[in-house]
Amino acid sequence: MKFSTKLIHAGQSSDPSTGAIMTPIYQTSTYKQKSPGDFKGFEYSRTGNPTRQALENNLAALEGGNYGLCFGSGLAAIDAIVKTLSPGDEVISTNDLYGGSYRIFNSIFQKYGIKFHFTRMDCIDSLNNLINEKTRMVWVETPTNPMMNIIDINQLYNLILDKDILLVVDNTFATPYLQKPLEQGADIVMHSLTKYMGGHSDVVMGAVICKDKKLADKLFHIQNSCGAVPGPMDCFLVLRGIKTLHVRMDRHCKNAKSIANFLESHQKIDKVYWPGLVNHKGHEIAKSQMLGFGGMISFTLKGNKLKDAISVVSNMNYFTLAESLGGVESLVGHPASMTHAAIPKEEREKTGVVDSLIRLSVGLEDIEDLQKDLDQALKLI
Ligand code: P1T
Repeated sequence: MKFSTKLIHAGQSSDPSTGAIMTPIYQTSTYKQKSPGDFKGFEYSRTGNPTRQALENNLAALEGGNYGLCFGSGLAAIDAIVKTLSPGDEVISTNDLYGGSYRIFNSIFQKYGIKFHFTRMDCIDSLNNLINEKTRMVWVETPTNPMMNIIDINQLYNLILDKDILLVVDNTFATPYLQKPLEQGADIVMHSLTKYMGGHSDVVMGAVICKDKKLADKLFHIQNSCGAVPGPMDCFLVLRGIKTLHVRMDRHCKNAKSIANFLESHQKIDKVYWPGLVNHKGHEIAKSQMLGFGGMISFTLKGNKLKDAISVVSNMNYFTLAESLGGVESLVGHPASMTHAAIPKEEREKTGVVDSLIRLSVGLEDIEDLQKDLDQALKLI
C-alpha cells in the first residue's frame, strides 16, 4: 500500500456490524464478557479500545513500524518512553528541543535517578564525548523546536549501532509524510499528535511507534499500568485529520517556502531559520532525509529587541498568537516567553532562543494574505 492510501485505509475497515465506512467512536469504558476472560478482544478501555486501536495501527503503518501506542498528550508519550529506563541510566538529548520535553526530563525524571545531558547534535563530536557505559537513550527532535536545526538520523544510528542505546526521534515537526525515522535507523518515533497529525487544533494527543516486540511490550505495560490514554472521540478526530495529511503538508511546505523567501528579503529581519533555504546549515541533510521542509519557520529581528518581538506577535491578524503549531490556521509564537520559558535564559540563548526570536506555524490560508499580515506587523516596529 502506498503512503497516501495508508493515510486513508491503514488500520481501518468498514464496521462489520453496520458497514459504516468511518471507524465508529466506541464510547465505552468496558466490554461484556461471556464468562470471566472470555471476551471479543477488548476487556477495558484503558487497556484497549477499538477506535484507539484503529489509530494505533494506522500510525504504525505510516511510520513503517510494527506497533503504535497512543497517549493523552505528546508529553504523556514522552513520559512513557522515559519510563522504560531505570535509575542510573543516562539520556543524551538535543540542547534545542521543545521546552516541555526539557521540563519533564529535568524537573520530573532527574529526581528518579535518570541523568540527562543536553548537547548539539549537528556536531557529532559533542555527542560522542558524552556517550558512556550508562547511556541508554539518544533523544532528538529534527527539525528541532524552535531553531529548526536538522540532525542526521542515519549518522546517529551508525554511531550507536553496536551499543545498547535506543535512538528516539520526536517526529512532530516533520510527520511521517516528510520523514520516516524508523527507516533511517531510529528505534522509537514519538509524536505530539496535537500538531500536524491531528491537523485542526482540536485535540491534544501523543503517540509512540516502534518495530521491536520486546520494546512494544514494555511500552504497552506502561501505557496500561500508568493509564495516560486518550479517549475514543479524540482518536476518531485524529484518524479523520490524518486522512488529509499529505495534502495539508504539501501546502504547508509551499506556503512556508514563500514566507521564508519573503522574510529573507525583508529589511527588518536578521536571520531566518527554515531548512528549505539553501543557506540553512542543515539544508543538504534535510534534502536527503526529508521529502519537503515543513511548515515551521523561526526568525529574529534586527536589533534583537524584546519589545519589537512582542509588538510583531501581538499585531498580526491571520497569524494568531498562541502556543502550539501544525493546524490548518497560521499561528505565531514567542518561544522565549511561551513554549520555551521553562528553559533558563542562559541555556536557551546559547541555542539561539534570543529575545527577538519569533516562531511561525504557517497555515493553509492564502499566501498573499499571510505575507501582507506579516508585512503590516513588521511596519509597526
Ligand atoms: O503538547 P503535547 O501534545 O503534550 O506535545 C508536546 C510536544 C512534544 N514534542 C514537540 C516537538 C512539541 O512541539 C510538543 C508541543 N509543542 C508545543 C505546544 C509548541 O507550541 O511548541
